Amino acid sequence: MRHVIGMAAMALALGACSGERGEEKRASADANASGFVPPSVTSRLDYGSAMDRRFRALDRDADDFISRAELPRRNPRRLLALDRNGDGKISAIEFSEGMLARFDRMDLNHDGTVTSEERRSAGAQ
Ligand SMILES: [Ca+2]
Ligand SMILES: [Ca+2]
Repeated sequence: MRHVIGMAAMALALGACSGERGEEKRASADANASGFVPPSVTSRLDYGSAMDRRFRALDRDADDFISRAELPRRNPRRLLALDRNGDGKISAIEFSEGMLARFDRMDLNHDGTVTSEERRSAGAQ
């Protein structure tokens, strides 16, 4: 599980140098007051850790694979497409690399974040 630990360390390192949270909160409070829904921005890192949690949630027997029985009922083929070695189950590495590749495809201007705008146009394709 070196891959996942590496990602967590990266998250910590990047978390340490982002000091604009307060600013963001104020801005979104203003936005809520005016009934405006701000466009969302997902960083590659947030996406990676959200996908890691998703993998843990799906891998019910915690064997580091999502087996056929553990596939979500909704859209199981979307996940099965990540099974690169064709053994019928999705390993943690297959899952995280596959999901990040999806993220990179959505990230149209390759700035490491996916905006709700980019997500929409990816969904439209
Ligand atoms: Ca499993
Ligand atoms: Ca596999």
